[in-house]
Amino acid sequence: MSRHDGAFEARLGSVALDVEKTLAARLDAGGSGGGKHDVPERLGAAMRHAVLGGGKRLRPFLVIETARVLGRNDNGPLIAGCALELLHCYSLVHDDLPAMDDDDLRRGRPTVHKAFDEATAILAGDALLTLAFEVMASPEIEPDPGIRMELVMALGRAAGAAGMVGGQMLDLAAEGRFHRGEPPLAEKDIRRLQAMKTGALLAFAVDAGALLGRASAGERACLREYGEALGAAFQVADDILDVEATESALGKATGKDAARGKATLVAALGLERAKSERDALATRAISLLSGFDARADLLRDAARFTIQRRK
Ligand code: GRG
Repeated sequence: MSRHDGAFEARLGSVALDVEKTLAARLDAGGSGGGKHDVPERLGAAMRHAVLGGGKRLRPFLVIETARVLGRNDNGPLIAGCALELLHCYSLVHDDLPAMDDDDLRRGRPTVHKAFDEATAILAGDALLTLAFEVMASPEIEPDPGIRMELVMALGRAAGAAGMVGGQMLDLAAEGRFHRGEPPLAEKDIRRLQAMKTGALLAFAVDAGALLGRASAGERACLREYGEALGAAFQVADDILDVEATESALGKATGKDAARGKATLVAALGLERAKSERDALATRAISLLSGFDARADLLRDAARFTIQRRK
């Protein structure tokens, strides 16, 4: 299924370097650099800990590559991808908190509340979330203010109560956090939860690239569906990695989903059917790109990578 020329890994690695450099400069300048007051030192250090030195940077990759397929090659999609990565990093910081998933390890390093403290981790997450919107609204992404507005609104929708945050709420509820003896979720409800918690941001990444690349309505609809299928495949792959990967390969604790009674497709379908489902979703994502020529090969590779990844 996979191409073996290493083009995808090379491109993902090069995007990761660009993202790291851009975000480091942004965070060293105290956010977007437009503020009147300095960022308190401990808060800035916690934000840098959360954002720099790790992560696959798949979401920025998807923004940049989708825009590139449509002929856009300037720096705007990179900055938009960085804004999205800031928001993703906030979600990881808050997800790791004791009140949420209570994790000590993330990207192979101590989580922010372990390296600092809980209050600082909450505030660092808040600051990354707000910075994400500040960066996403910046003119260097896109001269047309209408498109910038659309990006900001779509990001809010993907990340908010009917998107990632809502998905996290459903995830905690399914664990029985709010009512003891919660019955297991039906498969369709698990899919909905996952589309919100994980899929919404990945689908947004592709949609942002489509918007920045001035996709036609038809192209945008196909890309949107590709992003949704990719997001679903990504989450099933994540559920499978929680069962099969080692902590050192993954850079975070494993085996936690079953221990906590999380609503996953592995729990609902069993490991083998979950693997078939993961592969079928990636195949579907690739088939949705049939209207695009070889310029979309890296997006096709991204679907393969999503299901073959080891971390
Ligand atoms: C706390 C509001 C709030 C939301 C949390 C991000 C999230 C929602 C939960 C994280 C739990 C989790 C492991 C979800 C599975 C999918 C996911 C987002 C994995 C992490 O993303 P990767 O693999 O991470 O892209 P890197 O480190 O490569 O950026």
